[in-house]
Amino acid sequence: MTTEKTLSLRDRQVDQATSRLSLAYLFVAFSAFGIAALAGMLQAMVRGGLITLPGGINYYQILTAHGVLLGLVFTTFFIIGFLFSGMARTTGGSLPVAARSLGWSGWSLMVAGTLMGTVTILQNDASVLYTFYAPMKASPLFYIGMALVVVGSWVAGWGIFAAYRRWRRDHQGSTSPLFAFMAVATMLLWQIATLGVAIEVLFQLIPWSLGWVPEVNVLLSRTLFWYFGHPLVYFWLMPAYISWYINIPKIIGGRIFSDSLARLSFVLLILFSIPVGFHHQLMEPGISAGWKLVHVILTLTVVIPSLMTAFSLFAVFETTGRAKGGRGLFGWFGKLPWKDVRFFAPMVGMLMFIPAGTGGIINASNQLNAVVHNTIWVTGHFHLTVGTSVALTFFGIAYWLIPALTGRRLTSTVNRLGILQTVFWTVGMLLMSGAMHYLGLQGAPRRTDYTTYFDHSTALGWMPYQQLMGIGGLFLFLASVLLIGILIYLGFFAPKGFTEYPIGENGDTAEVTPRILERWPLWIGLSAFLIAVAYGYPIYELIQHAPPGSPPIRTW
Ligand code: HAS
Repeated sequence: MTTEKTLSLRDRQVDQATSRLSLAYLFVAFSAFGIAALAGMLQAMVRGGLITLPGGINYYQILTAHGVLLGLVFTTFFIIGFLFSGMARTTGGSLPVAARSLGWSGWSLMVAGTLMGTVTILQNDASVLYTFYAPMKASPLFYIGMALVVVGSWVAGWGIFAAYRRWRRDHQGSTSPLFAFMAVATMLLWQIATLGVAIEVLFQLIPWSLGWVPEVNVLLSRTLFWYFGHPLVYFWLMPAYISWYINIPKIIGGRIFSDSLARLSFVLLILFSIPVGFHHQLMEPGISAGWKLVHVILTLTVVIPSLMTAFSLFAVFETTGRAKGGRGLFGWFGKLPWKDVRFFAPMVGMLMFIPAGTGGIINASNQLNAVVHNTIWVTGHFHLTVGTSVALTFFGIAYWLIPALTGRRLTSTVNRLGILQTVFWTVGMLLMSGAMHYLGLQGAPRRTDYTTYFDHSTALGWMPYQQLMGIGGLFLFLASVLLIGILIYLGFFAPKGFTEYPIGENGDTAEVTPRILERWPLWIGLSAFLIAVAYGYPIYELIQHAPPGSPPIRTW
């Protein structure tokens, strides 16, 4: 294929201006990923007792850098970059000028916030971990930086909404493209969810860290954090689901199973992923058992859209495999394109999501939570969910998205290296997360530096597994180096040419999508109602019967 022809094809996918915007987001995402991966490897080796850190760097400092740069920066930048590109791809190839301007404004605010946060962590002024629990106090600049990241992401979200509004205006009476619908749902969830952490940071932590108020209501601050913290995990997951629902069917040569089911699952995620935050606080005193039960019931409800997603994906895989000649009960399985990294990486992510999600259901049960809460089991849980299922899907997306945006080709050598990278990542996660799950059940706490507790026999028994965690961390670091190398090659050096931006289509027999699914005011209203029911009275109580607040504490 000639370069001219490939470029014109490419231009029809996503225009240059949007490509630049998306690439700017992806650039920051993977820069943060690189630093965080190094921090992750160091902390896994330290906790495993395999190395000690040089003087001047403390364990909690690198743990904070790792959590903030991966959990808050890598994910948010990647997600927004991906959503902008997909919006353009599915709404005519370009974004309206207003959407792009909002996109760039959001990017600038988020970069400024990230730099402020990172500098304070590097200065050892903010070793408060990614949950920044009060009463540990960071430098005010850390909180201001995080606030800027959130505000920037709101502005970028308005850009997504602007692109969607233009499409609706130009196509009155039509159902929006599935990608656009899901991008709007994801950013809507984000806008509602971040209100909690914004209130916490603006009205509690910043004034307190500046010394304007002497004390902080600790339980209220944690409650506001988890109001945000649980939907945060769905904000990570929904773009992965977008890719599973929309990109994967095209990559494997199949069709979307059901447009309506996909949309309904996203509506359910908006409704049920926010009023559930108490499942992170089941062991905290100060919140009554009855309200915890309400949140647990809603938590089990939010599992349903994930089960719908699983059902839908199985259907796509089986029907596609059978259409390709797969016979018998499992013959279709072998017909899937296992040698294509665009499928292989997210597919491994999906397979790992089965035990990962099961672990989540274990966490959500009150009695079992008493066993695992604050143990390293929870760290194992989130390394399987976000660190494996979501991360592998994001890597799989990056392998085709970056060359599609830069007008380059995903070559067969890079494809093979990508598969190797996926294998390294998976082995690393299985070792590390497996050891974490096991150690958690033995009672090993999370969020701790290496210690043998004065050579206590129980703690000494943990050591071989902690070493396994360190070895897993080493595999993950190698996979990260390989990933960054591949992405730099795809962005700057791969041969010019065409890489498809895969967007699946509905099957021929697809039913008409019910219009109600696109009635956003209805879903926003219902979401507000559920939030008011689940949080209104408990938060009133937390304020009304607040124990004495806490002065700031610096634990490092
Ligand atoms: Fe979680 C703690 C409960 C899902 C992330 N979770 C965390 C923390 C993080 C996190 C970061 O109830 C730690 C926060 C901290 O620092 O303290 N979690 C759940 C539940 C679910 C769940 C019920 N979590 C996630 C996801 C995350 C994530 C997703 C990130 C992306 N989690 C908890 C609880 C805690 C918690 C408690 C607090 C613990 C404590 O005490 O501190 C559910 O949403 C999971 C539902 C998922 C499924 C799996 C469906 C499977 C699918 C794949 C199908 C595969 C196919 C491939 C089709 C039921 C969709 C097969 C193909 C073939 C061909 C074979």
